[in-house]
Amino acid sequence: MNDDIIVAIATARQEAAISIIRLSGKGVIEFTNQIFSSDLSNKKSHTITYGYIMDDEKRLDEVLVNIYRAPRTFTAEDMVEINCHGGIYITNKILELCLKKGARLAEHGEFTKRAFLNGRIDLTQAEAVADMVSAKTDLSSQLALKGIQGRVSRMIKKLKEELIQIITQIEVNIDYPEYDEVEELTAKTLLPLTSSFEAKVDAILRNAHNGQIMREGIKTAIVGRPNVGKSSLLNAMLEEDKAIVTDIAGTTRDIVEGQINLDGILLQLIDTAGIHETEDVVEKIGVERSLDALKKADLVLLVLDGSEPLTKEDEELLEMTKETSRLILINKADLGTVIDVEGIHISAKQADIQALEARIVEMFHIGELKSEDRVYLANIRHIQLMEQCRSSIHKAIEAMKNQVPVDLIVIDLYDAWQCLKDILGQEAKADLLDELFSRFCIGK
Ligand SMILES: Nc1nc2c(ncn2[C@@H]2O[C@H](COP(=O)(O)OP(=O)(O)OP(=O)(O)O)[C@@H](O)[C@H]2O)c(=O)[nH]1
Ligand SMILES: [Mg+2]
Repeated sequence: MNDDIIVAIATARQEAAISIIRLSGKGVIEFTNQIFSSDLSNKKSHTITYGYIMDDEKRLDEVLVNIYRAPRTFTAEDMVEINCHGGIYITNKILELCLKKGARLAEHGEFTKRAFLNGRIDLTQAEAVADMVSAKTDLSSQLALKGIQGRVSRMIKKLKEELIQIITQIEVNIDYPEYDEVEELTAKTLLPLTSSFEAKVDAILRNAHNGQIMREGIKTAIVGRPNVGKSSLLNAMLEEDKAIVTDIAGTTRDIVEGQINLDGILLQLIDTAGIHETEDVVEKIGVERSLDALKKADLVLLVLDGSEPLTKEDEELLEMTKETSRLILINKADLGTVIDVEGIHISAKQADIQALEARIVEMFHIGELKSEDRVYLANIRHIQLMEQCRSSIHKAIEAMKNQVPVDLIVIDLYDAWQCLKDILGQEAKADLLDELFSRFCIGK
């Protein structure tokens, strides 16, 4: 099915020292012979050959060609990588030549998709490849690497095995009903086994929050009434004058965003318009956006101006954010503090915010996340399937407690088992694969 030859530029489309043109498919080494000055037929796998890319008699570029023979390659097919000079023109020219000779332009993620379809990696590993490409911090890249190495798969496969053992116990009793100890089996064996299985799934889901933080960072909304120093705080954290700061209340009218790498975790900062009652149409929309950002945030930084008495708006915001994961910041500490609210004292203007950053590191256990060698579920697709798995298991447990016949209980257990298979992409449907791989880069 997938043995046509695909080609793509694997490096960025910009001037650089080197560009890599990647090819994969059955017969790709012989294919490359048509456009290469040196004969690759007898070259060993995983070797590099020097020569010229030839358009018939014409030399196009001086290159190094890597060849990889199946099956120990990225796609599990024969592969070639042409390392040419990193000019945009020459790179495109070589790509065009490959197309002219009959290769097909690869789709997004098609190399990785082939690795998956050829059974070299499972879906969690393929997804981890995309995560590695988009990783922006140490922790997100470490998490992606674990995924690529198959540690998420192993975790899921272990669960799958455990579940199939429970299912087998039931199937045996359905097939050989002469044992006739079904009630006892449920109470003595199935219920404890399934409950302990549920506990494991629960623990994985509880920890998934950490995984998401490592993968995607912490959505952090800076909120407060006008003029308390929200934009000053954003700028101090970014170490850049990104947002406009003035002493006029209502300076920020729209969301301003920035990212910092806090000890290996990405903080996605959102500076918002000061929240207050207003008749100004533009400001009103800004305030709505602020409230929206507040709702979506993993962390709310509520800024108060410590140099002035609390206003009604401050009180309302304190109340409104009570249930959220928030830190109260008493800003303008350099002017002295007149309010009596528990919080972290900072001066955004003087970039005196170390106490805040230390508190965030502590709050999200960033130090621990960095030091431990655990696998976390971080991908939303995996988490949703794991949640479905948990709910099926839960149904099975309830049914066991209610002495429902085991041949009915087993249906829920199979549903749970299917969820685990879906995480790994076993029997994945074509449209799901198309959707997933379309998010990859071309050439990956
Ligand atoms: N002394 C002192 N002034 C500060 C501090 N932080 C902010 N300011 C001043 O407070 C004023 C308002 O600062 P902004 O950062 O624009 O406040 P904001 O909360 O973003 O205001 P809006 O966008 O209007 O809601 C500016 O004049 C800042 O220089 C601080 O820590 N100390
Ligand atoms: Mg502002």
